[in-house]
Amino acid sequence: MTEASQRPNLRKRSSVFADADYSFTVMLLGDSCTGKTCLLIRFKDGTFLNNNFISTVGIDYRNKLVQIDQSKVKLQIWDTAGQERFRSVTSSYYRDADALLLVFDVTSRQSFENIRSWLSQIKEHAKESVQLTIVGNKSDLSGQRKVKIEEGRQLAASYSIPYIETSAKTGHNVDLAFNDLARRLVSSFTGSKVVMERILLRVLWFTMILKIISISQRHIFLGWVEPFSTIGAILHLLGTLATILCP
Ligand SMILES: Nc1nc2c(ncn2[C@@H]2O[C@H](COP(=O)(O)OP(=O)(O)O)[C@@H](O)[C@H]2O)c(=O)[nH]1
Ligand SMILES: [Mg+2]
Repeated sequence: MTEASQRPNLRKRSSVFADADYSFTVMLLGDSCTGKTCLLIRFKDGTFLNNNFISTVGIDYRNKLVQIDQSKVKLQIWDTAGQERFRSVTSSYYRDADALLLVFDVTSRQSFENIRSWLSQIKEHAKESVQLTIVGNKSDLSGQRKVKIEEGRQLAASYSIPYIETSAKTGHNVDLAFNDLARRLVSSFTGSKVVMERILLRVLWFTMILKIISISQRHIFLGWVEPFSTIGAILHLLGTLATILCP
């Protein structure tokens, strides 16, 4: 395909994401061969990748727009580039994450037992507000199971983290895992926005009261009114700026 014929596609793709009301970064984490790359490809393209080369090197990231109630949410989902094989996932990988899907393979006891050690790395490096889901993947291989669904649920519950079982092969629960994460990200973001708005409103009220005091007292106590009116003006300016920047 020529460069020119690709251009309209690119434009279309970027305008789709320009419409997003929210944008979040999601990272996949967990032992190698648990199906992280396959989960991402299943979610993004609706197909199952049976290719060990791509699986090993990973696929940097993919963007996907999901609809959560009235909002369009852009998820930028990052895959590891196989670093987890050597336990060398860098701290910056965690730091940028708004959410993490922590994946183990239900047919690998070891990958399940390593979840605790991944969680301690997350605790050390990720944002405090990070949203987590523990994912037991390869649920289609029921005959080879080494981890019972109750064990997965119990471990996740002991850390107060949601648990879900998926199959990148059949597609079972894959959309649900990502969409539930998106929903939680939107509601935690909206929650913090409401708190910010309340603080802002209080600052605005406070500055208005200070202004009224300083104007009404100007003719009586000129000496001590001046600092109040300066503080009031600064707070008022900050309040106005904040309203403009965080509408
Ligand atoms: N049966 C089955 N195989 C899977 C599933 N997900 C991934 N695999 C296979 O598991 C292997 C490792 O998958 P990959 O996505 O590369 O794992 P990653 O190293 O965690 O990225 C590949 O051979 C996949 O075909 C699944 O849900 N079911
Ligand atoms: Mg991979």
